[in-house]
Amino acid sequence: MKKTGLLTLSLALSMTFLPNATSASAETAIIDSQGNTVEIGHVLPKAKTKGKQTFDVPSRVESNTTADVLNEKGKKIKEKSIKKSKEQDPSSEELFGLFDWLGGGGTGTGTEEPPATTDRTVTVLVAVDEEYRAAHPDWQTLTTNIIEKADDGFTRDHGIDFEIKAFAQWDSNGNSASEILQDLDRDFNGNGYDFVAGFTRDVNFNSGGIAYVYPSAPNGSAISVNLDQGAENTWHAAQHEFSHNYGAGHDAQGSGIQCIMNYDYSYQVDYWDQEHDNEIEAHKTWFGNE
Ligand SMILES: [Ca+2]
Ligand SMILES: [Ca+2]
Ligand SMILES: [Ca+2]
Ligand SMILES: [Zn+2]
Repeated sequence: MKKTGLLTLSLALSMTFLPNATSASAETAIIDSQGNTVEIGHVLPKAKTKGKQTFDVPSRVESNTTADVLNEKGKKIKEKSIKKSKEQDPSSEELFGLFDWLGGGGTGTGTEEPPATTDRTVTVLVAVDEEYRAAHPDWQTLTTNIIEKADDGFTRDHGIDFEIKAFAQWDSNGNSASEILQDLDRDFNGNGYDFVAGFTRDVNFNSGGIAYVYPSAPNGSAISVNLDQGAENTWHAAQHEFSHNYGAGHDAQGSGIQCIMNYDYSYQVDYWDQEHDNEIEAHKTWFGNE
């Protein structure tokens, strides 16, 4: 009798909660290691095309920084300095401008994009897993180029400069992208960085990228993980996942809306539609300093 009663009750409960469970199934809400209620963004599909595998030229670094290199336990083992790109020097921009004006242009250097003004700096801990490090002995340089390319849209459109302050040797564990994201959260959150960006080649990471989506400024660091899909696809994924950290959701696929938050364009464009531009602008103060 008791068994029947329980069965009836559990059936009634599942009937009651089924509609909710169905509508909420796209996003899963959890509590992260710092007590934030977060949604785990839909898993970004892997790119359909291979894209450029390497960087032909180093990405634009907006400012000089020194990053700590940390072992799996978070202990500092050395430092790496990252130099600001020379093209960012205002005097050389002026020289290029003059050169173009004199009719000597044609190299195409530095003329497409005006120098961006930055009024916000955010800090990043880059966590690179054992599989990624084994595949890329130059993992610090590679992930620097990825982060520094991923932040160019943020700098250009929102005045936000991402600065790498640490490289961590991460031991990734989990049976899915979602579990691996939570593993990174447990391993490296709470160390004072605005963002913790993971890079993985773990075979269980069944996504192009994944991130926590915050409803408000989070306690601790904002967490994301990107799959190694070569230089070009991975920096697009990183920009998409950082946007989730700022609270941005997705545009409807098939809508034709050109935005990095639309899966149809995630690996093709480096800008946002008006709605997501407004959202990032409204949430800009969640991270970093002026
Ligand atoms: Ca950059
Ligand atoms: Ca930067
Ligand atoms: Ca692993
Ligand atoms: Zn997404």
